[in-house]
Amino acid sequence: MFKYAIARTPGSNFADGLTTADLGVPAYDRVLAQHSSYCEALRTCGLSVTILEADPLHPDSTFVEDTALLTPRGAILTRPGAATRAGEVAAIHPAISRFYPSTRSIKAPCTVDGGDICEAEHHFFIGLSHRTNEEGARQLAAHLTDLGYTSSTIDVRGITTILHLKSGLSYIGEKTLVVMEEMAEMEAFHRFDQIRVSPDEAYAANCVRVNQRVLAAAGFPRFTADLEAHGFDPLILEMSEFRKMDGGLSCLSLRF
Ligand code: CIR
Repeated sequence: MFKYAIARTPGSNFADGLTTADLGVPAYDRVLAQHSSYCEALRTCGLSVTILEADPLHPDSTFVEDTALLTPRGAILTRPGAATRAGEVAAIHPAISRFYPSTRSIKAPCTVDGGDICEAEHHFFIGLSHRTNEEGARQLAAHLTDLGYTSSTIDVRGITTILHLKSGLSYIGEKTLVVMEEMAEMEAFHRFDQIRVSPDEAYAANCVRVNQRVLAAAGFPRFTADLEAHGFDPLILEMSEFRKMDGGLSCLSLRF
């Protein structure tokens, strides 16, 4: 069960962040409204949500998931792979310290984005991506071993449509993975039940189990129906403005 979440209000320069999506410029009023609904959804799931002030120095800083991995056994500060996001870790550290007085961290030349870390019970899949390098995956794996977890790497560098591992993969409990077509046959995922997301709904593969609910993006009716058919209880959220900046549901919060 999660008790807490940390989120950060998007800044007025949110649209200056990194993106590869060709979906237009996000409208700031809608960004704020969608972010506020997202935080409300976390509260609906029973979480106490700390919402940090906007950080104008870092336009991508609302994507807090990329800055840390928070587990029941300890916190690991990451080292994001994009140069413009490097300062986000120091900026969020004080908020994390309130819950985790001591933290581990990823050190140069390693890079790790939290969006590349998918926890499935006590095992962590670590995505090798254009943000998380091999040294970073190794250093993260060593921290996880120290904390008593297992891990393995999944190379997603060849899947050009996704930014991070979790853009195409989510673990939603009950031994179930939500997985985009390109990853569905990977051997690492054979031991799980799978809900496969079709290519035209691929964005929906980034969803988040939060206690009894699964937060899922609006606009993907087949996936929503599949979730329900498998006995999950979706909570649907409009994500259009975050999608324009390559952001998914999971990246808007740290949950612990
Ligand atoms: C970036 O390119 O870093 C941001 N615009 C989006 C980060 C999304 N993070 C995530 O999916 N974990």
